[in-house]
Amino acid sequence: LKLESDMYNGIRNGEFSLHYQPISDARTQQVVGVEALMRWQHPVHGAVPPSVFIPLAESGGLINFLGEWALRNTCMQLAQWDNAGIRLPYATVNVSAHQFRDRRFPEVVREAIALTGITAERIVLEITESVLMHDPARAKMLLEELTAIGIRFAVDDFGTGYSSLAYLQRFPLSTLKIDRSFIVNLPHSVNDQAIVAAVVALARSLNLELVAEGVETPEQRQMLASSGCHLIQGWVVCKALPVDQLARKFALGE
Ligand code: G
Ligand code: G
Ligand code: MN
Ligand code: NA
Repeated sequence: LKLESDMYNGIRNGEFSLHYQPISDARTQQVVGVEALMRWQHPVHGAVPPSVFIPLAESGGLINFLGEWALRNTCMQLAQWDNAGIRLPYATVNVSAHQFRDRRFPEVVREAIALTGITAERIVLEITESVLMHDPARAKMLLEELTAIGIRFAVDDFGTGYSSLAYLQRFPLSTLKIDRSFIVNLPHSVNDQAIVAAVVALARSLNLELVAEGVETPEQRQMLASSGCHLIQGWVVCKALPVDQLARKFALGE
């Protein structure tokens, strides 16, 4: 496929960038963190969505390189915000199945932290349930190794995969991110209200931070806040934005 070879060149030519989407307090709407989301501006095809190029990168072996680039850039961005007097507590970075399986992965994370001088607590790595459950024993060791230096872990798309309560409590996790499929039909769906209430109770009992993804309306935001889901992410706050637009929108640094 042409796109795949274009990706190699695109990385070198600066066609890739990271956008950041705020994670906010559901009540006060204060920004507590951001999720880094990769973007590719192709010189001919224009914006290629990550749903297209991430799978290509996974199958073509480029994902480790791309993932390392995303992690380093996010760490650098946090350091840059620090230097500009902008206080952003943490950033989350998505980790794909291939990256997580790569033997060099822990070293890649340590290097990104060391290179930029930020504290490891400010990086939250997002992994899916299926990545955790693929080889739970190995996943547990890896999470423990990186948790020991301060890195935190979030379960992305929570509720769409299979993970038992027994396993969840064995992993050192900091955050659950409720998949947006459980949010989209709020506030009307009684079923989804029940699911959200159950996940809130689960997160409480496991002492995990909880983020609702794909929150699009003020009604959803209010329902989540009153259900005890304290953090939200989604278009009701804003979509993922390039750094300069994010700074303007939130008047960061003023
Ligand atoms: O904005 P959205 O279209 O950004 O992202 C679509 C999908 O691409 C999501 O599932 C998201 O997790 C994934 N994605 C975005 N950026 C990255 C990244 O840096 N690494 C990985 N592995 N996945 C990413
Ligand atoms: O798989 P992951 O959760 O990392 O993917 C995040 C994806 O969700 C990105 O593609 C991002 O652009 C998208 N997204 C963020 N906020 C919203 C929202 O409010 N509604 C919808 N439909 N998608 C969203
Ligand atoms: Mn994510
Ligand atoms: Na998700």
